Amino acid sequence: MTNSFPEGFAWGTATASYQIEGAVDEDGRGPSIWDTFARTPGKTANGDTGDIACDHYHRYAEDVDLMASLNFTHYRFSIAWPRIQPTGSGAFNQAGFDFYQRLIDKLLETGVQPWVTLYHWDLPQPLEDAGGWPVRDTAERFADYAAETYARLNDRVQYWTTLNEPWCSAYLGYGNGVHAPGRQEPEKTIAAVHHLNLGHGLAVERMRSIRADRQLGITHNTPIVAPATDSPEDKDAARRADGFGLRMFLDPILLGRYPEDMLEDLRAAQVDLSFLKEGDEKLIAQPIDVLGINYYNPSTVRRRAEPEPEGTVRLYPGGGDLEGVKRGFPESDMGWEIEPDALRRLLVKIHTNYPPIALYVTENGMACKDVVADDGTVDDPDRISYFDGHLRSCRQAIEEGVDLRGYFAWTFTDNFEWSFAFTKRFGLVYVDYATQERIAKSSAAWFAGVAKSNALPEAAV
Ligand code: PNW
Repeated sequence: MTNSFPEGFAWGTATASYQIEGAVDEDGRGPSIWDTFARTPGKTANGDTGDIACDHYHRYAEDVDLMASLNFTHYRFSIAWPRIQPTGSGAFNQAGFDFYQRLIDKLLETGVQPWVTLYHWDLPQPLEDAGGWPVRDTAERFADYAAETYARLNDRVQYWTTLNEPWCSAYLGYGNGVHAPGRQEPEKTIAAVHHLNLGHGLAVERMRSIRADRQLGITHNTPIVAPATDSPEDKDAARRADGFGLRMFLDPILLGRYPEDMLEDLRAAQVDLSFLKEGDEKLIAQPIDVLGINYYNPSTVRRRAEPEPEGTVRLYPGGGDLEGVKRGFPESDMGWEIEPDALRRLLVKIHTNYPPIALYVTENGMACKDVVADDGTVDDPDRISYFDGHLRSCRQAIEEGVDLRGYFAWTFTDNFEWSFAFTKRFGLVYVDYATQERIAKSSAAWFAGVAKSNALPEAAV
């Protein structure tokens, strides 16, 4: 097997607005659910917020120069809705558009293709106050914001994804509450899933009518689930975890209908499904051009026979008996298991089970305990071997027929890792938060070589 990737393969890094930008009160930006959540005591590590983060809002030009010097061809970033539309509805904020225009200009000048994510979790706070994703109006508001942003920026941006990881928005935001807005109402999560799917569909419909020839799609963190044992109970647990995580999102978008087994389970669990309206599935199933997959770790589940431990907060409605187990693989600093071959299996599974679609790995990466050595360098061999293993897995998937067009490393610089704040480092570039100094890690140099040659080194790392 060759170590080369197909010609034109996209090599990028990915980021998200709230994780890097800072400048939360500048140029008319409104508050988002992540400002509120991070400022609530006890929600983030050390009580830290994204108020400053990597100060990318002011340092974007030098960040892009560094990115270009590492041979990346593409850059996936998200637009902060509350910069564009400070209250989530009504008036748009010109200064918000101006920032992203400057960023896009800088990228194009340095030869890096911009890839926009319209929503990476920073919902304008007033929309949450009106009910958030569990209410239908949020989907309509998202489509308005998406259409206006696309109308203003489509001239220079070819790649557009609506939502990043709606699984996280729905289940971590409204189920176990570890992400903003921090609500613990698992019975509302399916309404959130549906309105996220609907918001995606409404947005794509509007965007397509403004200009049809751009690459439009969505990014999902679909799990690749295996049962802990061959018992019927564990196999059924795996079916349900796959249903909540993968099929509740990919089926309506790519097949035009929700999975019947899941709807049956939900009705049996007394979940009110009255938010599903006639015609919604059709709206959600707008044709798309690209599907982004974010992958970090494999998922193994069992059905817990004994009752849940006291005080457990559920992720899924009726899912109190689903339990993740570990298989004994090495783990990252997040405690996430590392199994590169699971990425190949996930890509092949999507390729096999759904109609043809161009796939991109829109995130993949590893948190490590990085330290600056006395000579000022940061050596991260574990991260290099993580990337090497997962990229070999991508090569193998392409060999097996998967239409994989690109790969984005998560992430460019260390940044605000949500509830873990600044305690976890995922970057190719180290950030000293006291000085905002950037130090390219050894993985950045390794990646620059891969991107330049469009190939992996002969021998696995
Ligand atoms: C993704 N989980 O988040 C996001 O798209 C990034 O913003 C984030 O920094 C990155 O992965 C690393 O965490 C996730 O609990 C957060 O399963 C949590 C989970 C999955 C993805």
